[in-house]
Amino acid sequence: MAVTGAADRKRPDGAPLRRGGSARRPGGPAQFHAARGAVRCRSVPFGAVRYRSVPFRPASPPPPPGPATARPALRVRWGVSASVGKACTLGGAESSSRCRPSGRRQRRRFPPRRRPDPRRGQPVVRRRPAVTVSAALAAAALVFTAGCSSDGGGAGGAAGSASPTSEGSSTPSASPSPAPAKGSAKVTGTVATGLDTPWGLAPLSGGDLLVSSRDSGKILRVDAGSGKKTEAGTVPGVAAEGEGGLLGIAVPDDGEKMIYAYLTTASDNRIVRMLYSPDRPAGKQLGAVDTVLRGIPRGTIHNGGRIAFGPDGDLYAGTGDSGREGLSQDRDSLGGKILRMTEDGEPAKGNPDPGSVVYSWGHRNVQGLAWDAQGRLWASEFGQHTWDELNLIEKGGNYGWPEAEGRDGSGGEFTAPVEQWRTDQASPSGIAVAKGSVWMAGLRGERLWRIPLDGARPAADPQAFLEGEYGRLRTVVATDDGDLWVVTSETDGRGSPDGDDDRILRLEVS
Ligand SMILES: [Ca+2]
Repeated sequence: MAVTGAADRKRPDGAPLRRGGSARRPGGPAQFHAARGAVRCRSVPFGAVRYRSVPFRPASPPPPPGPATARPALRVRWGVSASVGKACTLGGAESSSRCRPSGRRQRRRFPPRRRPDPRRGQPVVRRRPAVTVSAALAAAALVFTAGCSSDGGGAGGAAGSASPTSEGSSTPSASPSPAPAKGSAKVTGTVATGLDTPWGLAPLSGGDLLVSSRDSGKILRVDAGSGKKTEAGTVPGVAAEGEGGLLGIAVPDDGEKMIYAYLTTASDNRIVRMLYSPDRPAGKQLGAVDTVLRGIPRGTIHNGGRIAFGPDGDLYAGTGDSGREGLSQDRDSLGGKILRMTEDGEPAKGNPDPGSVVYSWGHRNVQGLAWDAQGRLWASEFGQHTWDELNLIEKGGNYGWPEAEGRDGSGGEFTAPVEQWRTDQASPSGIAVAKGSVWMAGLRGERLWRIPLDGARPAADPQAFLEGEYGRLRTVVATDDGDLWVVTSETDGRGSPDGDDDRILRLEVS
């Protein structure tokens, strides 16, 4: 594989190295993780293919008593049933426009928020018997029989993107100067080529990158200097189908001992973590899987999948409606949401419902999450037929799906997007914040969008780069020096890969 631009792959000497999930954290680890406890994980045998639980213990000293904490905590990780969504005849919907029956949209009324009802699903109890992979695969077979087709054969298989939004309750620091109306983006090197369905990207200290493969379930480490790829291991239980598989990955700032991953299993989407031991032989560097959160609805489309640690140290996840758009307004479902949880999968302190990991709702399919320098959370979202969205995420916000798409129908009742695009021009997956702008990877749009920010508002119209040059773009992550890595997605079944696809590019931006 050709590896070029070595100088660009190296981080500046002495610069603080940031690590983390598919979306970057502004300000570096010290700022955002000082309050976090170390990830707790017992030593477990490597290679064991079973799901294992770690007893929950508070990650920090108990908060002072108050109205919120006096309330008994509810277990909110529901084992959402793996019932299958409506039949989808138009192909997948990482593209933005595929899985809704034609015809006029019916305006629906949603019932008020319900308390968890045990009849609707089984709460996930943290201490539970180990679930064998074979059992999971068997369960998967049941689900697959009824999923939507996601062959991407429909016109314009657009990919979705989601990005985490910042903690709405955080107090932003003084706003910097607005980003210039016009910027630039120049590809300065190709870090890796020949990747199979790359999805999540997590930089490590020293400049190496971890990248997940959606379809194979593998996590690879890409050497920053040589571009050499080393297989860390295969995440057990991945049931890749359509847009589902091994999706986002994130590495907390605790010494890079643990990799978090969002994956589609036979029965759900879930977030897991595994010990990472790069000194072990290639392919055997991942420890046993510990399930952090399960019960996120799965489908062949709209699986969401982006995870990232926020400036508050909590873990955020963007999910999708799995093709069942009614889930997005159902706050008992984890589908069509942005979730916020502790590193152990418990509801984060200050969530809208203290017993729930749900942070915002009314989303269709969120695959991009990123925080700006003031800690605001931004998220990208696939639209259906008309409008993809970039949203500024506020805690407890309702972003409208399926009642509203883009700014249409958002008036007053829902939070309207900050920007919107026609689905053939974006279909956004990952986002990052760098040099004062949000950068958004377009799948169907096959371009990188720059949205210059002036605080919480756009400073100018979005600007497109790389249009048609590298094909579908899946993931964008900020480097420590404010430039970007961009991951292409030509091997995802909807592209036209050439011999070098898929690639990780290094860009200089302004
Ligand atoms: Ca919306």
